[in-house]
Amino acid sequence: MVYDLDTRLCFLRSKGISVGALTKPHLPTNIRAFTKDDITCSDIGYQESNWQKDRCFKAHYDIKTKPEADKECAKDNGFLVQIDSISKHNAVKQFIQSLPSGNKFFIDGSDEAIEDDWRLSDGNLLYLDWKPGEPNSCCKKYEHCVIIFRNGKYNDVSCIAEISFLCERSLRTFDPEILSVFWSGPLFIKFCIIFKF
Ligand SMILES: [Ca+2]
Repeated sequence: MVYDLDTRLCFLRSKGISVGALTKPHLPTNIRAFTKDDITCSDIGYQESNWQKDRCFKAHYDIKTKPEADKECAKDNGFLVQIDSISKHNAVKQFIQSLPSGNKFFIDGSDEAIEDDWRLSDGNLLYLDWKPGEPNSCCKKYEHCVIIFRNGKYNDVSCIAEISFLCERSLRTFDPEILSVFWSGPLFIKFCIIFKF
């Protein structure tokens, strides 16, 4: 299936497309193909992370609870930004400060299992950089989630507070058995095809 930029329709090609064929310039000039090896963050609506080449960040300015934010990130194979080192922390801080707006965002991390034991959802330790006076487990100790401010400092907050959030994803999240092909034009991206070999 191919996305045609002129008709804005996906259409079937019964043959003539294979992994090798994608690198050959026989596709129509108004169609561009990406494989999982040459796709960039901007091709999928994310921004470069300045962290690792295959890591992408995305700021969501709409406000969600932490569980809702988790689901929103998962919609495109992402997850809330996971900060497990000072270098990652610096990259996230730099990313936030490059944004046109937004002062606080949910990131991954919780001490819901054990109070004051801040863990990422993969079980690793959250790299900590609390704002002075935090974490304060305010309000009957129900602050088990964490947000990051524009200056990189954290605050523990309720998981059902509604706050903007930062998603992260890898460009390598595709199943190695599956080649995803993205057909892109100057103004929009359309996913038309997934080949399974
Ligand atoms: Ca707090």
